[in-house]
Amino acid sequence: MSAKPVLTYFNGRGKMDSIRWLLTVAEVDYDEIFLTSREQFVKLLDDGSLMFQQVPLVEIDGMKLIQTKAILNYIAEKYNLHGKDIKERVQINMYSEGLIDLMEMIMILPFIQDPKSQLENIEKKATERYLPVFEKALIESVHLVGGRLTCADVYLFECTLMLEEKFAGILADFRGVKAFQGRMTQIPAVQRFLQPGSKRKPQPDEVYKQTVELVLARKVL
Ligand SMILES: N[C@@H](CCC(=O)N[C@@H](CS)C(=O)NCC(=O)O)C(=O)O
Repeated sequence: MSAKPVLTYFNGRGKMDSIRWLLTVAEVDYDEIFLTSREQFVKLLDDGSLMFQQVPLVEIDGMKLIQTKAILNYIAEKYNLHGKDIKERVQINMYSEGLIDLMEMIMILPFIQDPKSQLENIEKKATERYLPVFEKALIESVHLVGGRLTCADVYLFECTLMLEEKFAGILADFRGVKAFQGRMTQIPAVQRFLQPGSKRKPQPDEVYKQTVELVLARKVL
């Protein structure tokens, strides 16, 4: 088995992207297998790699891991990005779950019928429900939990980039979050990942959408 984690997913962001970001911040290099055909997916189903017949799949430390949050939590634990005790961890998990909810709303946009009205809904929720929470936390500390970098910071950073792609200037009223984003971009591994030519994926396009539907042999939504 490869010494590096092997990530099996589509050649796009989707549910794998937080995993890529977390590995990046943990400075763990990885290999990727991109699903482009139905046959590849069926082979994974047939050989029993996908416990619930779904990707992301991450091969790491001799295990085949599925379920995004389980994978994220394993990586966060392993690389000391999941708090020092259960009280920190539950805070981290609460922030993380909120961020994952928000990111999933953006993630499914390419697959829904009326993305425009959903975009308005996302912007409203981001500015009224989610960003104020992080603004408040970051007024008191440079990190969300425990005064040091955790996976919640990584998801918040990823989420701010996703939001700005859709709603330029959305952070204007959230100076604490914007300053946090600036600090995160100073991390050398983050800087490298943000450079053209890195393993970072672009925003989903029509090719990505059609590939997902081809591989899964169905409309996603
Ligand atoms: N709860 C799972 C959901 C995974 C999921 O929905 N994966 C999609 C691709 S992004 C999939 O494989 N769908 C195939 C199916 O559900 O049949 C996770 O977070 O990993």
